[in-house]
Amino acid sequence: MKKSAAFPYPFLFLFLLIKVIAFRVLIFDTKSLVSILLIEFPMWALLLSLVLMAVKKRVWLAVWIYNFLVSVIFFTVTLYIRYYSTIPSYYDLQQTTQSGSVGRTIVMLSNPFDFLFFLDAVLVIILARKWAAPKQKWPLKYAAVALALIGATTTTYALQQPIVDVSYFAKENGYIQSQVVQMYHRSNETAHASFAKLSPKQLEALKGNEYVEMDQQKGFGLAKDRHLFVIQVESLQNFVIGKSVNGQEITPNLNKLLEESAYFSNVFQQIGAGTTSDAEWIANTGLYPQGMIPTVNSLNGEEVPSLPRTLQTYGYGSATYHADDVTFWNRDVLYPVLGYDEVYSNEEIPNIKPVGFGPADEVVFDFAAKKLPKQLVKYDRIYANIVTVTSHTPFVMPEEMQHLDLPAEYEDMYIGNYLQSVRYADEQIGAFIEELKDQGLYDTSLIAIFGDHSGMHGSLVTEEDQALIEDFIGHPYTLKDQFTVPLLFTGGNLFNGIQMERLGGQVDIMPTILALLGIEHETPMMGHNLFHYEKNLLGMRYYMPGGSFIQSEQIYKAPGAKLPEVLYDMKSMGTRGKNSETKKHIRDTDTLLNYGDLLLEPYLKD
Ligand code: GP9
Ligand code: MN
Repeated sequence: MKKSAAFPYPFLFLFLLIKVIAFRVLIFDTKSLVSILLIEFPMWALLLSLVLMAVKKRVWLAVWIYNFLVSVIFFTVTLYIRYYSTIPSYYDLQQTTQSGSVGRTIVMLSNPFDFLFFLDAVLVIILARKWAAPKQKWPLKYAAVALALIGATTTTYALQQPIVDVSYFAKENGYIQSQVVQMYHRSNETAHASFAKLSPKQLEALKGNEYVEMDQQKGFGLAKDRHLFVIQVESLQNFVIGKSVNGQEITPNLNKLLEESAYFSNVFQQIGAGTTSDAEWIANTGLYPQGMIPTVNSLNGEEVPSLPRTLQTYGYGSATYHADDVTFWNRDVLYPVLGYDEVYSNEEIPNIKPVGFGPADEVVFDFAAKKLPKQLVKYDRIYANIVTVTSHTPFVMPEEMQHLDLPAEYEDMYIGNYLQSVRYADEQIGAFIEELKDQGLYDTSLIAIFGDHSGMHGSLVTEEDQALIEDFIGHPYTLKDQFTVPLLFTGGNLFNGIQMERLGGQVDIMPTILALLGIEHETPMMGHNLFHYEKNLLGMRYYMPGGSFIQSEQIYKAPGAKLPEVLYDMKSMGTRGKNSETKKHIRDTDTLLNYGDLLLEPYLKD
């Protein structure tokens, strides 16, 4: 086919502009032309002009590759934000191969219109058949210089701004600029030098409490010398506890156990991008996770003062059990950093009854139960950390594991599957508690059970699911319902059914366990003993825009990619206006998160 004249390349910029507009509107819900034309578009256009200037042969191919890469970025960011409610950064790419949540549900997350991002890649193929490649003409150089100047100005301005929330930052300063600024901060070693150390007294003051020495605190030593079992339950949210559907309890075993537990019903998840592994990190260090990056991806291998290590000095032997490949979430790095004596993963746990990631929870609990007698011979006391995984998104289990008789409208719904899998997890926990009783360990153990993070979130929750959840809980599904996970402490003759509604976070799990065991930890932790302290302040990142906080009376959602800031009343979850307390909490949260980063720093790669 004879090709006509060279394609007028300004049209290539026009196609790119349309794509950038679609991206901004979809991601940030903003139609502001100023930010599109002055902030977002010039950077992408600069890259295109550089491609056009640099490539002399096979120009159409170069244009196609550039367009295709931009389409891949826009498409990925769109899916990512739909699930995580935040934009991904360049370093999140490391995680896409391990994040079951994204990798496995990508098909469910995309909507046919998202593929329109690839329209120009098709268009370029069609144009290339008819037209000769666009030729570089003199205005291109001048356009590139102008674009470079605009780009340099907006990037320099962005570098002066603090990144409180990365999505909001990208909305205000441009996506490419947000990546450049993050690269700059990550390579700048002195970035954290200004973070202040806090004394235990100052830390409690930020939360609104008066500091009390550990051994003077309520609950100290209540479970002294007991064995410790920590059961981290996949996707277990608080809203299922005590609830029934069709006359059947969702968590009959946990509900029964509550009669002899201390139950904290207002504990918030604090995980970041590392989800389950972040929960393991938080619960075993009392430290914050990194937030925007899975903590496990950044560990430098340095041994952290952890729950297993501190317990070791008191004669405890520790073991962790999780039925997935140990390299998933870099647990092969995480576990030595935490210092477990024994690690059991899918290599040791028999692969029977596989569901999702590996053998079903009953196999893991059974495996752990069989290990106990030997460990009791080997160590004075034992600490077993059991991480369940069967109740994982998308919560689909074989028919014979579904024991709830759900109303027809729950059939094949996300929430229906969720309730079935939570019920399954509950049954396995119940069976394990019985096993501990049979082995005579229940009366000499402290058992902590908590959920790692929400299961009902993101775009997999359809409007019908949402309506069913609201019907199930009897009120609108709020942030509080989404982010609260049950936390209970139990064991023979320890508690007789107390429920505490005070605010807690996952960082409080380890300090509370140690307080009950009457053991002091040598190094600072971010959390505190929940039996003693009434007030709390938790800094949030990742699942809420950076700068958001959860405080005993108020929940603040900082401005993010699409939505403006919102303040909620903790009790009613109604929206409310900011007061002077809010402003103080915003400042204190910044101090708290910076302190969290400072404590984390020795364990992270540069
Ligand atoms: C994978 C399992 C699930 O090993 O722990 O992880 P999640 O996707 O919930 O982070
Ligand atoms: Mn999880």
